Amino acid sequence: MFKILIADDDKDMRENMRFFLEKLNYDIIEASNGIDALEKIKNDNISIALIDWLMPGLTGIELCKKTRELNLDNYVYIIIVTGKSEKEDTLEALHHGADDYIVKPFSFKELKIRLFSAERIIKLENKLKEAYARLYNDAIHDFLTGVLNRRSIMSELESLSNNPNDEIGIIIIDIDNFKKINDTYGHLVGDEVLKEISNIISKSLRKDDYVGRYGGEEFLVILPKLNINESFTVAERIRNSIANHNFHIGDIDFKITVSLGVSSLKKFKNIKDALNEADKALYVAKRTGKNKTVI
Ligand code: GH3
Ligand code: MG
Ligand code: MG
Ligand code: MG
Repeated sequence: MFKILIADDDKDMRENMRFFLEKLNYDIIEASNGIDALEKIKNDNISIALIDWLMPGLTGIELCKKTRELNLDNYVYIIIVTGKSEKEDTLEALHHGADDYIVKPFSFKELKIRLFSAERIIKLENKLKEAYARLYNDAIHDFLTGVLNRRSIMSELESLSNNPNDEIGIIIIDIDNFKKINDTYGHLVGDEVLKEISNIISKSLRKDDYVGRYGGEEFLVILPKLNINESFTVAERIRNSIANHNFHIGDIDFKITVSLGVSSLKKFKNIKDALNEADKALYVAKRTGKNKTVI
């Protein structure tokens, strides 16, 4: 249901419009002055605003300008409803951000038709927003596992590193002997293992942590505000959860382990060096027996 704000200082006008619009199944909110109207536009998720020109507090035109300056996530479709009927007035309203203009007195038929046109725009806008959200979601996540893809986890790390006062924990995780899983049970089972391991890692993290697929069977975990020792503890928690997990895919049961390299990013250290350190630590974990976390 579309939510309509009626902003008018004339009480009878508001009540007449409410009476008519509620019959058309709109959800109505009223404001009797410009300041109150602006607050409602900010907070009440308004789809369409029917705004009188001359009102105490803010004029309809000022309200238009201020609404556009807010740059809200939800576009507010503004119709100025006024007795000012000069062509110049219409142009001024459109110039300052109104989408449409109705001259008083008007028929409810006119209002209804202009609202249909508003709905058409809003529905189209919502469709675009949904499509954008879907595409954006696909663009930042790894298709197989659903965790962040390499590009987006790297860009999270970049933006976190802009605050050099916070230490950031970094873990690189590599599945042990993964090639053998593929060779023994096939690639599809290997894919399921990647999904399951992604889930286990995600569940071991806090809300503000990040996990991304860093390579084929490698994951990168970012732990904002954790130092290297705290990050080691998290890495061990991940390692144990995976080692203790019984993988059951199709009718095959097996165990899997991972090796982890831990480092941290802090002042005067760049991302490349921090990742290299974690990578070297991972290499040591692999060389000295696997199923291991190394700092
Ligand atoms: P190590 O313990 O030293 O890490 O040995 P490993 O066998 O895990 O490492 P290696 O680098 O030799 O093999 C990694 C394998 O991961 C090779 C590749 O086929 C497999 N792999 C990479 N991406 C995918 C994927 O998306 N799906 C599947 N099923 N396998 C993948
Ligand atoms: Mg008025
Ligand atoms: Mg590897
Ligand atoms: Mg491996």
